[in-house]
Amino acid sequence: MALTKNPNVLKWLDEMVALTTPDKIVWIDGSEEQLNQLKAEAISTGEMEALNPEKLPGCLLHRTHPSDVARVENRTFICSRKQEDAGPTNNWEDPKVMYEKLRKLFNGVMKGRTMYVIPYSMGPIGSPFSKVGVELTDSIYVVLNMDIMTRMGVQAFQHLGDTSNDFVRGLHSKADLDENERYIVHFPEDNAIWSVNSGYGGNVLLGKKCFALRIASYQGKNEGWMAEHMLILGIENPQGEVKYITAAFPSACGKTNLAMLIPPEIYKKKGYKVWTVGDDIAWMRIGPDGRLWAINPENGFFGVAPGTNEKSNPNALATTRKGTIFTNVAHNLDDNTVWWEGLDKNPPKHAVDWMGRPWDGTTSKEKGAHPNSRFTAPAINCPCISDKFNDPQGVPISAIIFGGRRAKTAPLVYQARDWEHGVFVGSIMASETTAAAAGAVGVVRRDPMAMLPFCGYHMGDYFQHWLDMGKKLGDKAPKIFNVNWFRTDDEGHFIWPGFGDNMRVLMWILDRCEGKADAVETPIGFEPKPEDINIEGLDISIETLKGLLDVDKALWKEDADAIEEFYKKFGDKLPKELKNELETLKKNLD
Ligand code: OXD
Ligand code: MN
Repeated sequence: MALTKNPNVLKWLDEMVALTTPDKIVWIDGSEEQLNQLKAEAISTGEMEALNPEKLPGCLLHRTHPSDVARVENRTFICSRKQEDAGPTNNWEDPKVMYEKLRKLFNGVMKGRTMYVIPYSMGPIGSPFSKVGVELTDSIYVVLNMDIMTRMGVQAFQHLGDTSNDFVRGLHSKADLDENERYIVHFPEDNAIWSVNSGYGGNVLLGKKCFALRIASYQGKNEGWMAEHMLILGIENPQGEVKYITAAFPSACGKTNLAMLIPPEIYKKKGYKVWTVGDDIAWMRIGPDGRLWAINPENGFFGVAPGTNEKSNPNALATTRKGTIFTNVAHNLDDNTVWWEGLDKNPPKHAVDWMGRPWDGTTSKEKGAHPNSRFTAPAINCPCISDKFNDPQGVPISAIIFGGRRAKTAPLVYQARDWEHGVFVGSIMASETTAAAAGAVGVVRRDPMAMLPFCGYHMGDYFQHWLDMGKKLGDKAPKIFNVNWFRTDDEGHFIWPGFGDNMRVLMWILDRCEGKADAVETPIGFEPKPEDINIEGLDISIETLKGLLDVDKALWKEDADAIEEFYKKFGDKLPKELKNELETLKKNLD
């Protein structure tokens, strides 16, 4: 029975059913009972495997096709009516042409299958930030993941109401997983996402990257808010006051680790605490007080498993110990649990690898888990989840941090001179590519605000939107910083310890926001005095810290040339403010 009377939903559903011709339609109400039935069905068909009920209660294991293990940026499209609205950094096709192509692929694709109708809310139900999506899919795996990652079920339809047309229409089919016909397509002007021939999370959990970043960034530009690829965390001081920061890093730079940071002993002793609001996406609006407020639109974490361990991220590990779906990790047959590279030093002897082949972790040279294997874990499991996680008003943001993986150029931390300069700092972000996206690993690429793969419109317009938001925020705007945890010495070793010790840098950042810390002006912005970063208890000297803060003018001059080249892409749409900032940088370096 239909779960909504909303005629906009029903009419669209009729069209999609006529196109895909499923044998059966199941409305997902989000009830425990229905979810249990679906889990049982997925287990009975072998789509999922139930894991050890004592050690990993309620956890499931799934493997995707070996050719379907990451987001596919070369098959991801933004189909705005005008090509220039998609911009030079997105794949584009005329929507008419693309719909026609996709209609052929979706034609009768669900014959013999069940269509699941998933209503979901991105953001807490009832929050002014929140938005509703409906995903139609032929995959139980998608339903079960969406249950963890979003507020899924009948409440989402209640939030939408009986007449609103403001919902994102998502259509997904695994089809036959043909990688040559795989498409992840966004139609921002139609509020629509069509995804076909993939079963991998980032391509098929349409609430996440597709809606909460690509479609939402476009909505945010039109409606005056921001959808950003950012974690949100709170730092509580011994007096119990909490200050919030957001941070943008390209994929796999340790966003989840930073979001769930464990304070070093020196801060713990004094009573400091860190609270996680989100690890991947922030939706931000100007609040009634004129400040910038953020929510995490998601309800769970879709984290990279390899490298997650008791030391790197105990909170993430704890989060995955119940009600979690593991994808493409190794299956330990001895006790029916999971394993991945970097979990511990005891790989299982009797195991199955991520491709489903028998695997002996004690002798095999091959990896047991895919480097981009994932956990989908409920946020409420997280030991350090913020008490504001479900707050419909979100949290007020004091600082925005950009960062990337740069071996030599960027110092440990610097502060932008003002908002405009901060937008420049975000626009020149760069990092080495990682396993989260298909393609070469280890190549340096520019990734403005970590949004290059996720901006649903022209990036020149996106920069302008940032500048416009800054004008509206005025002196209530968060302060903007850049960090780089990844400086290396001449042997290629990381100099900064990273992980929990990153809090030492965050503390300088918060002190700056409150006017409590000094800074020195450099050609690229404000830097801490080395003695203002607390290194008590660290095996690092003040000299090393000086090195970490060093600005190598020759390298920066090279970088400025590379930025100039990169900026050419945006043509007339590059805001003049950013051109001016680049000129200022060059002058400062001379
Ligand atoms: C992710 C990403 O979060 O690739 O999966 O950014
Ligand atoms: Mn991400």
